Amino acid sequence: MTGRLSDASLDRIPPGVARPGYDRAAIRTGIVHLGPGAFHRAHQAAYADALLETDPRWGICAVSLRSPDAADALNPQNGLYTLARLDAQTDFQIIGSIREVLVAPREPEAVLDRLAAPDTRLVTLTVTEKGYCLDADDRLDETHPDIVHDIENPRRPKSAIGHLVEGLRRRREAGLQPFTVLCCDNLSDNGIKLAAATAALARRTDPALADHIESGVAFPRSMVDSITPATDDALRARVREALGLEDAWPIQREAFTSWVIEDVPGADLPDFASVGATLTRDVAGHAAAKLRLLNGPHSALAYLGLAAGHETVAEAMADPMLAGFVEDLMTAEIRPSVMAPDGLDLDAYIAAVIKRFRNPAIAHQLAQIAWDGSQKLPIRLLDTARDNLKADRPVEGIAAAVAAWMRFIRRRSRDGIAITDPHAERLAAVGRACEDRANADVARFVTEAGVVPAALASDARFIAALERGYATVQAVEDGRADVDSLRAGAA
Ligand code: CS2
Repeated sequence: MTGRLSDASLDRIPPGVARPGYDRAAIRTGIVHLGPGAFHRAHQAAYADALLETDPRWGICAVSLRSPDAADALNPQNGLYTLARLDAQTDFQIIGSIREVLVAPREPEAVLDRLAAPDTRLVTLTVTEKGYCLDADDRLDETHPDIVHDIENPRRPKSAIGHLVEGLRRRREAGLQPFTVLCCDNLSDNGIKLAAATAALARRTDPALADHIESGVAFPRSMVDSITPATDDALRARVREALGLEDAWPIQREAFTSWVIEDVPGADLPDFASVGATLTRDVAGHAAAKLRLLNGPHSALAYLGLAAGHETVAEAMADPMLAGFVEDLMTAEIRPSVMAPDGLDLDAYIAAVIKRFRNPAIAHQLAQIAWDGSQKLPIRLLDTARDNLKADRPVEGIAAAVAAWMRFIRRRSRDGIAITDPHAERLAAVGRACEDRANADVARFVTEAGVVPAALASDARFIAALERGYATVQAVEDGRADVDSLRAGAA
């Protein structure tokens, strides 16, 4: 091994590996990003890297709100990392858009200084659904421990939203224009929800600032898409081989990427459209299509695939019964609930998603997609069930997927395996109290897990479908039935 990836070793990288064509010393930090996980580095940071070839203003200061891991991995590499695109072809690219990674608990003032800096014009976020501290009605949860803290200590925020409020306050106090805020997480109407939550938090301590946020800060909505599995040792070894250098935290994703950003007046946005993003007024249509026709089936595959003993998305899709169930779910149950945005052919979209799921080069762990189900299921599957029931359309497949989530929680809590979810404690208690009897267990999840909304909890059709799905998934787990029986149920 001859050293580590850094500015100093860039010229030793083999010619087949793309690298920044711009002078990294000449770029400025125009973007602060909250939550520098794998998806940010696979997606927004790659768009910014392409933009820096023509516009030096859009370097990124990445801010971790909790863990020092990204900072400890990237700062010794001057922010550089390898992006591996794994598809029909594999290619590697060195991404140079991240200039520094700050760790908020370690250097709070440096983070707030960056948010208040004149060069900073855009704040992007990937803090996952749970990072917004929203309640079941998608409003700010003022009982969330971080929000309680930020109301009491607004100058020393802990939450992502608290950092937005304090950053905007400092800018206003200094007579600076506010930054634009761009949520890049899988939430429907993400910018609208984030704007409301940010103003709500500000109003608790500074009503004039809240008015300023409501009237003068742009929160465009956006839809983001690129399948990005967690980094694993196999990737580290491939990158070491390709670079001849050590990269402490390379990133892998599929070749496909999409970024649809709402075109709102007054938003101070980099020209991401010049590097492949789409600027449109109808971002909601694109977001609904993606959340319902990609993320919904993804979650269904995760819980049903795990029940059937599979480990990755591609492996689950290689199971003809599971693939058949997912295709039926997408075409028969979910597609009718989606209003196709301008120019989007939903049949072609579905076919493309299924091809992407089958990508043999991507080992996307079902257990990773299974994280945070309490946050994901309402947006990805339960909203669709609500719409289908109102329109007297079927919900059998959706119910089977939600039932598979219940069985996932039941199995993990029964076997003492940790559940990754902001409500893990409550869910584990429900799972432990289950008796492996469909009607009793479904009733317990519906009344105690805090995930199924009241309208669905009181709908006898949905409850009956959940009970059928729960019993069938249990039979699949025990080998007494195969996944096709779910499709039989869906028939
Ligand atoms: C996945 C998403 O982990 C998950 O929940 O469904 O991360 C999915 O890979 C991305 O939204 C694809 O754009």
